[in-house]
Amino acid sequence: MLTIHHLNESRSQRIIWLAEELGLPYRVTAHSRDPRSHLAPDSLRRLHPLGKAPMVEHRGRMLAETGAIVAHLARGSALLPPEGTEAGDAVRYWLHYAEGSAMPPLVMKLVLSTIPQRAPLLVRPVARALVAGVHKAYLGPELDRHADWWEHALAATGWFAGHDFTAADVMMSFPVEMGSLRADLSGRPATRDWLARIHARPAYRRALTAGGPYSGAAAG
Ligand SMILES: N[C@@H](CCC(=O)N[C@@H](CS)C(=O)NCC(=O)O)C(=O)O
Repeated sequence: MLTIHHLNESRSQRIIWLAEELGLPYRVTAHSRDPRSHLAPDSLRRLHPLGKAPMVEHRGRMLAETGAIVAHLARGSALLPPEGTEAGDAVRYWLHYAEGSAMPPLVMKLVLSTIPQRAPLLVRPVARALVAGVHKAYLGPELDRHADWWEHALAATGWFAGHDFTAADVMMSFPVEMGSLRADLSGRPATRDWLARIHARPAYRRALTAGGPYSGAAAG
């Protein structure tokens, strides 16, 4: 039995969805974010020094890092074509890209957006101007480039890797959902269509029931 350590409103929603897609028996151990800081509770740090979600316990081992967990769970299934094949290489690219390239600017945007309201009242206008400057000069164009890349990739076949649904689509759900909650997708029809199709999958719906409220499900 697989135990999924799930943090509300987080990347671990993808692992519940993947377990549903693969038909793996699992149980969810829920961990709740601190309502003020939104950080993970100590219960996750007791399982791993970094204390991040997701973490899974499988066959007596504790696994961390979403891409590594996805590769471990999907190995041997149709969602992860064999290493060394063109299809396998394509899926692996997106497994690395999602957390290695797409998420850093999204997290940076989230963190920067909280700076003005945390700043002392007197310097708040300066903080707001600084954040707007970073966004205009770097973050905005960077995020646009990523969103354009998703649109380009999805326009070819409707899926991130190859002609069918794979682990790449599960892995990319979190950055695309986070990105689209903060961007206008009207000029990106392939991305909107993909979001509607993944959100309609029965396994995705079952994962929402198992994982609890998740705002990414409203993206699109
Ligand atoms: N690259 C890591 C990122 C893990 C991560 O940052 N998880 C977030 C949840 S979305 C977390 O645990 N945040 C709470 C905290 O940092 O306290 C992965 O994909 O597993």
